[in-house]
Amino acid sequence: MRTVRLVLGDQLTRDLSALRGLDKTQDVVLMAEVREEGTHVRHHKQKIVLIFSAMRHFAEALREEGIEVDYVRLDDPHNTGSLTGELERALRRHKAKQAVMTEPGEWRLRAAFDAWQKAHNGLLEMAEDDRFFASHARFRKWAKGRKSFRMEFFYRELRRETGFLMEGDEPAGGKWNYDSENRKALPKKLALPERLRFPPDETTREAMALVEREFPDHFGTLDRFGWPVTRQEALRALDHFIEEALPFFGDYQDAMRESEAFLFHSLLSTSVNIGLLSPREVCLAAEEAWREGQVPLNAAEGFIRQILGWREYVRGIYWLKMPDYAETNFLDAHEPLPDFYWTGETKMRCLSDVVKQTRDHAYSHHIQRLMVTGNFALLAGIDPKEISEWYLAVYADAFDWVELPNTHGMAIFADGGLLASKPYAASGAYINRMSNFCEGCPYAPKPRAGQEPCPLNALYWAFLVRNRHRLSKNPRLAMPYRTLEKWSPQRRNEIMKDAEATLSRMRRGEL
Ligand code: FAD
Ligand code: DLZ
Repeated sequence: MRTVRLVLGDQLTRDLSALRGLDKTQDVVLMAEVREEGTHVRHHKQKIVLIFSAMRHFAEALREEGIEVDYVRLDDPHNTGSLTGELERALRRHKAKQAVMTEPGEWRLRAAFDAWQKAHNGLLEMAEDDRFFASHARFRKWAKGRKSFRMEFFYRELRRETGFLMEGDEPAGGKWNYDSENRKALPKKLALPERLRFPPDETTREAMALVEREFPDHFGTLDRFGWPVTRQEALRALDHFIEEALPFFGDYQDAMRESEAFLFHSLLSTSVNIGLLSPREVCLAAEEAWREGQVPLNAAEGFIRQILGWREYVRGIYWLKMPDYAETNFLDAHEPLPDFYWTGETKMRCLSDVVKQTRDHAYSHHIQRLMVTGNFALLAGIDPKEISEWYLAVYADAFDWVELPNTHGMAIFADGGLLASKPYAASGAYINRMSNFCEGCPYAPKPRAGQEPCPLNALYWAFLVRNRHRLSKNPRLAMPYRTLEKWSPQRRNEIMKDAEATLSRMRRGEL
């Protein structure tokens, strides 16, 4: 019987569960560019180009194998604008009585297809997305009965199960985690590697023109688009990373430098998230480089921990806790997102630089997301829904299942500590230690005569005071709360006033 096999924009993997058992003589693969997916949040222009170009290339590769592909373009006059609408239309067009898809990665789409499925009497088979190391059932089994869910313990189980960086039953080198060796500040003279960027080919250029025409007021620029859009390009990007950047990845994972978006990071999240690379092959490549003596253990372990540990773990948390997780607001934060998250127009050098990199590349690395834009949102009490929507919109690698736990759990502590053992709150001293942003900034991280103090300082202490009833019992915050106890009420009042003045300036766009 003829089957319509729906492939979504982040499912561009030849071995996808929805493509298994495909009968070239009967079946048709459906792929659809739809307005709803580009606009439910106003995605960065580069993200839409990436998805459309990679979808078009993938469709072409399937056709070259002799597979029939029904590809609906965004500007098709009959396009319904939604994925369920396109599935319905395709079933009629192909006179098919059954459809197969791999489960969507986002709750929103999963709910839409479940509702569609109900209304159509089980016409659609939903196959598991087995491109992850841990299935939903595997994560639920691990989580069952636990009071807290720490990534580290889940990661160790997956290390044992997969055998990555294991020597018998023991972790390679005797330690599970080399995090403490991942926090070096970047030496001023250390040269950064050239990063492999892929100049847009004709397909990408067509997608760029379409996006400029159809999504003109979306955030971001296209001039520096350089993401891999095919599996071949993604494989080249992986090789290049392993050779040029992985050796230093461990040491400088937490470092930041002004005007440098990439440092030693892999830039592989877009390729892994949309299916051009598998997480397993990426981890295997890092392990092999270590076994061959090309990279130190803290680099290979640090990198594999991000993929095998964090990536799997946040997906597990997402599917365990949705839909309620999206509603969490433990710190009762309600401040609207300041405009400078879109314009970059703030005197705070760190924020301005990271927002501008985000605009130009649809990318900033993890510590910038966590400790610059995330830390400010945490300290200023930005509404979780507003900041989460921002993260989902502005990064080329952003998908709800990975963005939401990182934002609500790691960056702004909206989940009250389900994911992180303490809020990642930091004053200007942290930014100064880990970057050179403060050098050209009009605000001083250490108070100096004639210079305005860094706004993060007052915001940091006011955050602790404001949330004392929620956070002061957290053992990992014992030290700053002890410091606060030593302050006179007058000093505390002054800090609260400074923080309120800072927030007022932020609301007026004067920060
Ligand atoms: P590298 O630093 O080279 O890391 C290697 C790989 O590990 C990444 O490609 C990614 O697949 C994985 N990884 C690393 N950290 C994480 C993490 N915390 N969670 C899940 N996977 C991780 N990542 C996304 O893929 N999509 C998102 O929407 C996203 N939103 C984020 C929002 C916030 C507030 C924060 C703090 C982090 C977010 N991350 C997200 C995680 C991380 O910042 C990105 O994966 C990383 O910056 C991508 O760049 P890279 O490929 O150069 O990563
Ligand atoms: C992000 C995105 C965009 C912009 N456009 C499409 C699209 O037109 N067609 C499609 O199949 N997928 C698109 N995607 C990805 C989905 O919005 C969604 O994020 C993933 O499929 C995860 O569920």
